[in-house]
Amino acid sequence: MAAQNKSRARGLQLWRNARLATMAEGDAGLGLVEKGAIVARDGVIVYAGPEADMPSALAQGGETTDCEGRWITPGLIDCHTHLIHAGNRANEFEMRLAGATYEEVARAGGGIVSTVKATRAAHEDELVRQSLPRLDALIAEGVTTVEIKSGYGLSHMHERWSLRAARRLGTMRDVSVVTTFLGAHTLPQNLGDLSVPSEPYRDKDEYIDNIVDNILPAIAVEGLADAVDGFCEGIAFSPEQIARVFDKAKALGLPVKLHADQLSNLHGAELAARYGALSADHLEYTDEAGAAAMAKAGTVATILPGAYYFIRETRKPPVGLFRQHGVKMAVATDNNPGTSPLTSLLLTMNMAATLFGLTVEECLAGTTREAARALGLLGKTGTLEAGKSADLAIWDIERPAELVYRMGFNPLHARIWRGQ
Ligand code: DI6
Ligand code: FE
Repeated sequence: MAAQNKSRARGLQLWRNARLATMAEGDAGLGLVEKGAIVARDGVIVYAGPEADMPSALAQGGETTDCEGRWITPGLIDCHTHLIHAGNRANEFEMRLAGATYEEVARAGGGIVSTVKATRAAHEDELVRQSLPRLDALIAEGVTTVEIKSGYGLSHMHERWSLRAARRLGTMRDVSVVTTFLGAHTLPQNLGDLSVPSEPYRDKDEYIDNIVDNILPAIAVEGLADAVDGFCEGIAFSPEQIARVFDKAKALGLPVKLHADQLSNLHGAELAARYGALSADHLEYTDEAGAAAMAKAGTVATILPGAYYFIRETRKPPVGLFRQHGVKMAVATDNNPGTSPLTSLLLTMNMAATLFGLTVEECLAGTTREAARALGLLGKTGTLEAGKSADLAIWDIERPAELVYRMGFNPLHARIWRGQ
C-alpha cells in the first residue's frame, strides 16, 4: 500500500504543547491528555502522552512543533467510499425533486447503470482526474486513510481500471488508500456495451459465476484489492449469491465486508458475521440476532448516515442493540453518486449524532479507532499510541465536541500523514 515515492526521511519529530484525544482503547472516553506531546521516529509514534512524562532522550535533536494548545486527534479514516466513479447524478436528483419515482428515473436511463456507463466511458486516467477532487475534499478535513471500492465497472477490465485508479490516487497524495473489490454491486445490464464478451448475462447467477471463476481471481492475482465487498439486497444479490463470492474471497485469502440490511432485512448482518467479515455496513433493517452475531464475530457496524439522509430513509440502524451487544461502530461517508454524494467526514459525524443519536465519543471513535478496525488496520493507525503511524489531525477547536457539532465548517489546522 505504501507508495515508495512518497516516503521521505523524517527522523525524530516532536509535537508539544498540545491537547490530545488519543482514542486509545484502554483510555477512558476520548483519552484526553491536557498538556500533551507526541514524538515520532521515521513516521511512527514512539510516545504519546503527558509532556511532563516524556522520556527526556526523546525531547532532544528532533524537529519540534509548538501546537500552542491546539487539539490533536488521530488522522480521520473514511472506511467506506465509492469515490472512484465518473459523472454524477444531479439530473436524477432534480427529477426526484420534481416528483419522479425511482422507476421513472431508471427508465429515463438513470440509476446505478448510468454511472456504470459513464465509468466505462471514462478510462483509467479520466477516473483519476474526476475522482481526485473528492479525495482532496476528504483530505482537507484531516482524513489520512480512505477506503475506495470498485463496483461501477462490473467487468474485469473496468473493475481493474477503477482499482488501479484508486491505487494511483494513493500515490498522488499523502494518504493511505485501501481498496475493495465490489464486483457484486449490481447486475451489469442494459448497458449496450459490446466490448464485454460475457455480456449480457442470462441472470444474476451467471454474472456471479463470472465473478467467482474469472474476475475476482484475476483481480486478486494482480493484488488490486485489499478486501471484497458485496451488495446483499433484493435489488442486488441474494445471501446465497453473496456467500459464493465470499467463499472465493476466503479461498484467495481476502477479507470480506458487506452492504447489509440497507433497504430490507435479508439477514445480511448474520451472513457477514458467519464469514468473519471486517464490517457490515448500513444495517438500517438489522435485527437483534444480526447484532448478536456481529458482536460474537467481532464484525464492526459501519454506520452511513449520508445514504439514510439522501434517500430519505425512515428506518434507523439499531444503535441501541449495537451498544447492548458490544458491537463496535464505525462512521463513514459512503461517498457515491446515487445515494450519498457526500465528501465531508465532519458533516457525516454531525449526521450520525443528530439522526442516529451517536455520542460525540462514538462519532470520533467511529472515524478513527473503529474505522481502522473496520479496515483491519487497527495495529497501524486510528489511535495516538506508540507503535502506530504518525497520522495526526491538529485542530483549531476548544473542545472535541466541536468536530461533531458544526455543519459545513472546517477547523483543521494541520494534517500529518506518516509524520509528514
Ligand atoms: N448501496 C448504496 O446505497 C449504493 N450502493 C450500494 O451498495 C448505491 C449506488 C448508486 O446508486 O450508485
Ligand atoms: Fe456503499
